[in-house]
Amino acid sequence: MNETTLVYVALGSNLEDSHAHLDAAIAYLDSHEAMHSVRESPRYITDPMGPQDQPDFLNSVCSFQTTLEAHELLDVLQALEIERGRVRPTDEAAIAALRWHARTLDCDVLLFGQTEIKSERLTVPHIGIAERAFVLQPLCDLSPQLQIPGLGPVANLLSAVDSSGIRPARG
Ligand code: A4P
Ligand code: MG
Repeated sequence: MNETTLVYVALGSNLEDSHAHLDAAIAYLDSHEAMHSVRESPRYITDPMGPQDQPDFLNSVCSFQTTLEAHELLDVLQALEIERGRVRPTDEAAIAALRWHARTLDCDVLLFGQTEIKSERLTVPHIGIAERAFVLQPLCDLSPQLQIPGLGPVANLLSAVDSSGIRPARG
């Protein structure tokens, strides 16, 4: 068998039926031939970071083993976002206008094993990981002992952020 890497991916949605979008993302990852052992954290309803004129988000984190390389994984996740109806503009003005705005599904690579990556398309660990309670809480739920490369234990990062804007999702 090919070597696998344990990866962590943040899921977020604040348009349409967000639980259905996250369910579909998990089902897709579970059925993908290059991924196995998919686990999802509890889900949280979270105040929007960035523009406030948008609905609350539904956030969770999932982990899985994959035989893909990091950029291949990003390709798969971006195709999944599009499949769930995410609008991904290509011109720079539209990209800037939509930044941090409402979306059907956002899949961000948080960690790719213990590898640090800085390329044009990919920064890993994810650039916002240390500031976001809506990422750190579900990450800590999944793997309380996790070490974030360059940043230290996930539990320490979580205790340093304001978690007042996140609430467990029902059901
Ligand atoms: N990219 C670089 N590194 C990564 C990575 N580790 N994972 C590049 C995924 N993508 C990465 O992302 C823009 C580009 O980042 C990609 O083309 C990829 O090559 P995007 O998903 O197209 O755009 P975006 O998500 O709108 O932009 P950005 O700046 O990544 O936004 P974030 O950080 O994803 O934030 N509030 C709450 N409560 N919950 C949320 O989930 N999410 C956002 C979006 C804003 N507010 C939120 C939430
Ligand atoms: Mg994103």
